[in-house]
Amino acid sequence: MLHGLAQTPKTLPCTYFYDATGARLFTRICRLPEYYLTRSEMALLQQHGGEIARRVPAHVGVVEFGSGSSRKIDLLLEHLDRPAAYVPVDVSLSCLQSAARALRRRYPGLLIAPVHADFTTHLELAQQLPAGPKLGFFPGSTLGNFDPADATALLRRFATTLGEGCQLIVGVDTKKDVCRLHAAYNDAAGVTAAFNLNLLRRINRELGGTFDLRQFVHRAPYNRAAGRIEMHLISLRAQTVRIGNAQVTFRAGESIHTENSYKYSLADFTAIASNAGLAVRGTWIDRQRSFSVYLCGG
Ligand code: AVJ
Repeated sequence: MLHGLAQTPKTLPCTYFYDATGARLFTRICRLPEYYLTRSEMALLQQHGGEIARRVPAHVGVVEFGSGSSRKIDLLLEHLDRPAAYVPVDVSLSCLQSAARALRRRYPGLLIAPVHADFTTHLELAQQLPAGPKLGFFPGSTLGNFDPADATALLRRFATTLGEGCQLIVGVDTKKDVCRLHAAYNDAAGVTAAFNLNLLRRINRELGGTFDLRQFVHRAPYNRAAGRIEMHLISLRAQTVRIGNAQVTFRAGESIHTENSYKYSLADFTAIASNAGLAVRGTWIDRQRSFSVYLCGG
């Protein structure tokens, strides 16, 4: 986790946001008035879930990559024709367990086979998935955390994991008015700032760090050239922080780059999918062009 703090510029991996506190803060982010992403995607799935599901064969095995609290899968499951299994994959065990419990109650006949794993690592799903057609589900603009080369490799890997003839539903945030993007990552209530700073709290707690959270501030500018929101933690002064036996020195104003959140035009996404060997077979975008959902196939 910490090798990025020894690099220039300093980085921390965004997967580490999601300890129990981070997962709770992320749930609050999803409900913020400025954070349109979750609401827009849910509305798209609510509106078009039936149409999307009609393009998917019966008895499909569904794998959700980075399932979190599994709040979106309902909008597909209720329309799919006798799905064979639902396999949520996530790094948060607490999220997986409570999601599995709720879904088993709601769909008593459906095989729910959670996998506690980082979806960026190699996944063996043969154990959890019955034979038959496969559908990947990758909502929430999680793909936005990866730069274009990594995003391409990731989609390609998903297709390989799911196998020949699979389909993949991907939800990604769109390029839009910079003020709206900026507000979504710099909310008035400061929840995103708390989510970002929680990384330092986590290092303090789990790795014996001495970060003073008052000496760092949250910044989330839009990098127009790269087409991404960047999350940073900025050191307010020159300071040295201990982490266990190691030491990290900061200049005043120095940043830890904690996350990228890429935004995709239709052309951007189509290019990534095509480089991954996938064709875009369906596109759903709301009227305000806030968010997009794609159905891809091999
Ligand atoms: C979960 C990666 C989609 O990039 O919008 C929210 C995470 N970071 N606010 C995003 C996040 C700051 C989120 N993703």
